[in-house]
Amino acid sequence: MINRRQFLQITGAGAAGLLTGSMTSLISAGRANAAEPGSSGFAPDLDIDLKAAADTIPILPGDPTGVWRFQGRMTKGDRASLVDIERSYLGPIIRARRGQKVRIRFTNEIADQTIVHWHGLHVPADMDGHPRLVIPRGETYVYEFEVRNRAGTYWYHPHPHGLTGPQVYGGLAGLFLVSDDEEEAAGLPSGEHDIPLVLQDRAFDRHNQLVYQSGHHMEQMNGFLGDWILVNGHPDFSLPVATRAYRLRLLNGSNARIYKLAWKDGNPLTVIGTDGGLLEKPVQRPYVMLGPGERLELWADFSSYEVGSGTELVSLPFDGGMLGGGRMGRGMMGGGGYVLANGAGFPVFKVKVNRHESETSTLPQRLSTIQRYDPADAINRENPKRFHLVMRHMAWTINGRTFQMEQVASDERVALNSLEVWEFINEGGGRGMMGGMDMPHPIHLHGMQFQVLQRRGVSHQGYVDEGWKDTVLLMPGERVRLLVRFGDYPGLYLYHCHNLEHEDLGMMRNFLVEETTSAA
Ligand SMILES: [Cu+2]
Repeated sequence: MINRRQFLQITGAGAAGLLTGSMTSLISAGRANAAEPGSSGFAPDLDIDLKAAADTIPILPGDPTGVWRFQGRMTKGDRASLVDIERSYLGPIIRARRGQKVRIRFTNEIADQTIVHWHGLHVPADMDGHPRLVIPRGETYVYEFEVRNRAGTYWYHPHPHGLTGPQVYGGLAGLFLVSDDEEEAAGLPSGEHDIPLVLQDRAFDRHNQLVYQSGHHMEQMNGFLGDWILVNGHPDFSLPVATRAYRLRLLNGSNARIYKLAWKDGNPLTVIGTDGGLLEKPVQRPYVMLGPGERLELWADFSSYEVGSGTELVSLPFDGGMLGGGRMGRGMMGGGGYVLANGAGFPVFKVKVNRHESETSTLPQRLSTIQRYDPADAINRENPKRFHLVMRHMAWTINGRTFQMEQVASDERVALNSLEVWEFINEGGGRGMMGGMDMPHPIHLHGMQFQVLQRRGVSHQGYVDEGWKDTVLLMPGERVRLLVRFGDYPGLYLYHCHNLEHEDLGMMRNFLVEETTSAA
């Protein structure tokens, strides 16, 4: 199966050649987006040079793997604000405090055009990494923004139209962690006891090189699924811990894989945070469904474990709704199939208790304050904007539409600072010739954190909707209503499916935040 796919040409002509859309590399006369940094009077607390470049790194035993990698360098600010993950292709962890001003000079050194999106951050439209802002190789885009988000686990990744899937897959992703006073007051485990865990899946050829899709339409329609589960870029990941409590920050950085996360020993997950930071109080779940782009923060207390024992975080089996029927993917229409289908069960990482620590921290019952939106304040409470996630003409669409770079439909215009109800509906288009036509879709809104108002059609216990979200998973048959305030910044933003192959195929649209004096 794997030999039907093509190698990801990391050092060659780039990812564009792999895609069916025949998007070509734009190595043309460039343009700079901004005047000389500093000329605007922006005085950054953190000043970072960030580049995307080809590199090689050992992942599996044997040959090193060609990857693309974000590499960063602090030019101003606390050195602890930029932290490399050891021996990983992942980009450096950027750590900022709420209220800090950040400048990031991003230089593209890969063959294809690209741009960086700060997933979950509330930034001005021209700082958000919209695909219209792509830069070719050799160019630099200067980001300048103030960190206005609450403390939380955010991340960054490329966002060029049609190429996000292969670029993220090639290694371009990193965490952006925000801290603030409220989080500090909660007294959660910190330092080495606050552990980020990025979950991704990859496929390798015999020479340890990454393989991506063949460009076959059915593979794109399902989204890429690898048979190796990597944590922070490492296979067979094992987390050494002491007999104490930890804060575990999980990011699903996979292109298309959904995780149904649970402890192998049957203990419930204690959830303390979601996409937009800490919950008001901890909640327990038997398992949590984590779609691509979503984050989950866990309180994990190993104080009752014996040194030498351990546990495992696993992904439980579920109906992953893959096209072509078969859970093992054998029935796919010539597309190759997957060794590890979406919905297959597998271990994610092992926890090994290797030392005793007498520290006993207790789980805070109060984590943060979340100001609830009042649905009565929404300008369209009785008339939600409805977005149907449907397949049309063998393409995934939102209300039958696919992405057009600058296009905005009338129901995609919103007034600055207004609160709206948006409803996403994943009830599919019935049954087609390929069997089930329904698939999960993780929906992401750029620039805004939102609240989940209501869900319908949900037949599992795997969602954590108590906190702020920027990405919301819809399994087949489900619908969700969101309360979104389009605050502070006018301009063009995106909403899209975060299955990156769906996104690259056009399951993405603009929304326009308009300044208007008549806003309610
Ligand atoms: Cu999708």
